[in-house]
Amino acid sequence: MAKVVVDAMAMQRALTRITYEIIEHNKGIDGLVILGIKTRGIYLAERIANRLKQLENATVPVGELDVTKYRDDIEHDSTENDPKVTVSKIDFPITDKKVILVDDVLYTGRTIRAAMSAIMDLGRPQQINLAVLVDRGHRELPIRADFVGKNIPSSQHERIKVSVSEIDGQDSVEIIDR
Ligand code: 3GP
Ligand code: 5GP
Ligand code: MG
Repeated sequence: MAKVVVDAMAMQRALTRITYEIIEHNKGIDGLVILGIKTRGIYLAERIANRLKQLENATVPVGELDVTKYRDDIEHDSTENDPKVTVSKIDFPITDKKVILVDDVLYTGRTIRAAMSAIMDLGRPQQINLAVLVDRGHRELPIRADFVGKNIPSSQHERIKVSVSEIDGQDSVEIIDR
């Protein structure tokens, strides 16, 4: 059974609000770079960058982060020849930049922990902020988001399905009882 908790319009508004919050928090967009965590985080990152462009009339670089090989919950040997494990695509320096990390769902926090390791291997940012579309709770690490689209307190056996029009044909967040 699926229940839509965020529809296309609500997702648009949430991303617009997050964009305003990013501008306010950073007193503008100087030195900002955006890194989306694959897969859906990348599309959300691009949308935030597009809104920043509309609002501030300046381009903020967007990169793609693949954190698979930094995770603590999979065997590293098993990722070595796995075609699903792609690489990060970040073609700009991040040292001394203000990184906005973007993901679809924040759950245990392990993905973000891995993302921070990946980032530190690439350079030394001045600051890292986290923006997520959904915070579903159940953290296992002391990690929190700076910008949240929607808090969805969930039970551990529920699944949060995030769809983005770029790959799923629609924008929505659904709670699925599995
Ligand atoms: P992704 O878009 O970040 O790659 O709804 C699709 C997304 O949700 C996919 O992520 C999919 O892997 C992820 N997903 C859905 N349910 C779960 C879950 O319970 N645990 C994890 N780790 N990922 C999930
Ligand atoms: P964490 O590492 O915080 O446990 O999980 C965050 C990552 O796992 C996100 O990138 C997200 O894709 C995925 N994830 C974990 N739980 C869910 C969920 O219920 N729904 C969705 N869509 N993604 C989830
Ligand atoms: Mg994700």
